[in-house]
Amino acid sequence: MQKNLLYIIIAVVVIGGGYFLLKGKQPAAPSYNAPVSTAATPKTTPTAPAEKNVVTYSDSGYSPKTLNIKTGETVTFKNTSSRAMWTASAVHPSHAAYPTTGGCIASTFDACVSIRPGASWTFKFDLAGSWKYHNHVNPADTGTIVVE
Ligand SMILES: [Cu+2]
Repeated sequence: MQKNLLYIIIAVVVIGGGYFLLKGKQPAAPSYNAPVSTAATPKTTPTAPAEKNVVTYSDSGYSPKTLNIKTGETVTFKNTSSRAMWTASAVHPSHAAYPTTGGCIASTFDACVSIRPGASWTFKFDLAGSWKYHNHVNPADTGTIVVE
């Protein structure tokens, strides 16, 4: 009788121990969950065409002095100087070198107003050629847009 009880106890220990051994060998669930990024995928903001071609007007004049662009592209003239910038087609004061009509004096390549410091003016070049321009209120400052 005691022998049978001993066998039962041994059987329980062996079966139970085997169960826990097998259970222990099962791949444990990862105790550490890698943080999942909740940040949104950075969106690529399309570059505005107007920002592609930039001429800066500082107190030392237009920079770059010559800018090469493709037909149909726009150029933004940024006034970073301490004075007014009235960008207009050569030749001062007739403003007719860029051969369009309908501007305030002649060509449409003419800001027609003084652009204050910190502001900018954008013009779209639809005609191929080498187009000189100047600051109408300071005609010694000049530059060239080469439209290919
Ligand atoms: Cu002028």
